[in-house]
Amino acid sequence: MALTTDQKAFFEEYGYLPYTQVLSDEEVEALRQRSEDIIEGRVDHVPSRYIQLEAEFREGEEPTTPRLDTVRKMTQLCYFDDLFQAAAKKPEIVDVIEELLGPNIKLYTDQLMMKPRYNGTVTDWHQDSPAWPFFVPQDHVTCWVALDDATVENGCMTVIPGSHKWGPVNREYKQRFIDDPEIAKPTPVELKAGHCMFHHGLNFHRTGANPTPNRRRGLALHYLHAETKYLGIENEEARLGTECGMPRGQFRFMPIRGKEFPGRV
Ligand SMILES: O=C(O)CCC(=O)C(=O)O
Repeated sequence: MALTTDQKAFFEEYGYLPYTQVLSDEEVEALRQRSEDIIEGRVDHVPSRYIQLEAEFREGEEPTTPRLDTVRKMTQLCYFDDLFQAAAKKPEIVDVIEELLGPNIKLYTDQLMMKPRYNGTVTDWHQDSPAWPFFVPQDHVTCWVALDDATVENGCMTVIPGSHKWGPVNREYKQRFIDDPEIAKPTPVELKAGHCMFHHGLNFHRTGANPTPNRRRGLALHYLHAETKYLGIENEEARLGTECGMPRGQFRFMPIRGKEFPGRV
């Protein structure tokens, strides 16, 4: 068992779980180096549309800021890059996901949140699953792995414990929900590099800005169970499937462990 009874009960009660070290120092360093190689163009295996700049750098003017300090996030790295894929498949992570989601697991997507030094902006309060309404049922679990020490000062994850129990909250009413004194007990989760936390797809979370001189990179790995229906599979086949070199009709999200099911993700 990857989780103790207390850890499992904590996740069920609060919708998140600060966990232990899942990547060695060497693995963390290799992922940091690879992310820099991708951003600085020393390798070109990740399509550029999966690299998103911070808003203030999106205008296309000649940048005076080093490129590494302008990138907000990169997505789908696990589909294109061997090191990031190996991280998503690490038993230290997947054993926990299996306990939380069951034996048949797929990876939907990943986001390497770069939170660049000085320029890293807020990721506002949100729940992950309702942002992806094309999945039914709405069961996701995210593993968020720190690639630098994540602190309150540089924009670590902050969660609202127990918020997952209230179900999906419409965007229009989000702020009222967050401000409700019965609900809102925002709790920062500081993590050392290589350590991770897990959160439920309905848990409200945010990360702050990073005004510090140090980067705060974090890899969010979004898992779902393989029985999930994906109501937008044709779009993904046309997009990610083609980019990954999959013949039409054959694209499925990344198998991580257990069985696959016809007509499901
Ligand atoms: O790392 C961040 O800044 C935000 C991550 C996040 O929102 C997530 O993992 O769902």
